[in-house]
Amino acid sequence: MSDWQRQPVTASARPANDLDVVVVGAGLAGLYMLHRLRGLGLAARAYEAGRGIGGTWYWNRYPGARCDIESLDYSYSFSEAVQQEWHWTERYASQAEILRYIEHVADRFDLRPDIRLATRVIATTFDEVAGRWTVETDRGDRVTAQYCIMATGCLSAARIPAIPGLETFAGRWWHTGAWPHEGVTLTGRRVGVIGTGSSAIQAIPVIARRAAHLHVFQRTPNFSVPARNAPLDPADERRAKADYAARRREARASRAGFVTPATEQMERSALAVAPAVRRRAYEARWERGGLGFTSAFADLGSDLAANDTAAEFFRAKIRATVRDPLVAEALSPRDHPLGTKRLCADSGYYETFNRPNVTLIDLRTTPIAAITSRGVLTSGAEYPLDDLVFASGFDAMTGALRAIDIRGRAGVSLRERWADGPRAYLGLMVADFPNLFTITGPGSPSVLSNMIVSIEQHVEWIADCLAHLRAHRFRAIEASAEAEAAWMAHVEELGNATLYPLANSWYMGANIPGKPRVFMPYVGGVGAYRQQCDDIAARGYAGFSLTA
Ligand code: NA7
Repeated sequence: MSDWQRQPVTASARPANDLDVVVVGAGLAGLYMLHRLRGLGLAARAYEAGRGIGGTWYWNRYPGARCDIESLDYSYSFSEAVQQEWHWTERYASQAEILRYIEHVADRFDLRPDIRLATRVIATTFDEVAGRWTVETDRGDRVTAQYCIMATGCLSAARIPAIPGLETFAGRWWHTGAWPHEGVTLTGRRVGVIGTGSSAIQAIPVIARRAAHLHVFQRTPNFSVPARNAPLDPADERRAKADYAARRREARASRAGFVTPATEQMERSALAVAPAVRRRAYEARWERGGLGFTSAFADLGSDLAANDTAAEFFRAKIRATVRDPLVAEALSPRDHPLGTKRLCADSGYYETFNRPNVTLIDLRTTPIAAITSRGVLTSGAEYPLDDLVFASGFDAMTGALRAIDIRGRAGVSLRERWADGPRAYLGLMVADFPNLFTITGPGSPSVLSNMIVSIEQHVEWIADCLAHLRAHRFRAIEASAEAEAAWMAHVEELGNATLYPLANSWYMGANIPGKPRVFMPYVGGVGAYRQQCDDIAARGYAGFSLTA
């Protein structure tokens, strides 16, 4: 029995290098985990690579960065006081406001003393004899803990594509996910943006207003819906706060972790209604703005013909917005169904291409050959640039975990275990890695949902699990290989019943050369997923082995 099973202790009462729990990461997941561990009386410490807390919202400071989920939903629900007192200024919160919120929560719950900033965990190794994890950092720390909780984020391993010649570029360059904290002045500069995913689609309209000229290098056009961001409507805020618990309950039981107003058609097939009805439904969603568009009909995610009615609606909107028909066509997605790459939410994205200082370069017709000292060289021309922005995405879901040398039983490495794609039971634990949890890991809804809803669910499930282990005097919990295999088969089966596998998306690992093509998240919805996690816990953690 470890000390903490006998009596609650505080971090300061324990030897500095002998902890109950190490949490890796101090973003939204790591911070709430730390808070819950404190509540259990455990000696816990979080290590955070950034010089500040906040994870995604610490790193992604590019112009225009904001959340694509409404602020009333993209916020912690665990504290009624915080959710009542905090005032969001906009329908969609900016990066700066979300970071202020995260810092407020960390201070309010006094989390900072147990966080080591600017310290990257590089390895964690399970000692089978001691039943403990040894965690090593890039600062030379070496601590042991009974439990190791990875709160490393799903979109935290920024990726710069291997384009030859970057080292020769004489201008400045950055990745959107590692933006300089001092900020950068783009006024009057010749700027290039590589990529047209969510980050680029947020950044491009803002950069275009500042730059002398903006070149957008697009490989794959994306679907984007107007966000319709605005100051938060005081009536909406009052309504939400009058019964926040109900709003949160609905979100937790929903598919995506947020709820859009129900409509008559949303349970029907897009093909079962007359074209005029369909159009009205799409127009209403377009006018409302935001990611709720894809729930206009029940089968947009599963039926290609139904999906194409929505895709064509988007293409018509692009044609109606972008004056140059060739540019409009180049911006029109045709190689993947709507929503199979994460739908983007923008503020004036398509309109930006009507500006005289913005040029779209279609890399499908003229691919990038190299980066030169002057700028970007495609098969068609060289584009001289002062600044180059890589909005080129992340090694999603597994990148941050694989960056750490994680070794379980008999020295087995997670990297090798996942060589053919990630495998995990419920996206929470991996067989042969006892007492190691992954918050929003592959095989859980995570990136398909309002992340904070999924984060809270995992944190609470893990905290309850640790309390259960303590109450029943277990020392270890581990996913069984059979349960893991069955869960992954279930994840795959659900994924294959959707249109997701048709896209070369980061959900599929397709944006990383050599990464196995596997649909990584669980697509059954956060409500159904939560139910399964709760049932499994109620059945004495079925599929896990608990050892005394
Ligand atoms: P994404 O969505 O992965 O977008 C990355 C973009 O960069 C995408 O348009 C890529 O084109 C493009 N890309 C990547 N590599 C290259 C190369 N070598 N050449 C040209 N273009 C390239 O990342 P984001 O940061 O925008 O968004 C990530 C998530 O954050 C988002 O879904 C939200 O959940 C929040 P491709 O499509 O691969 O052809």
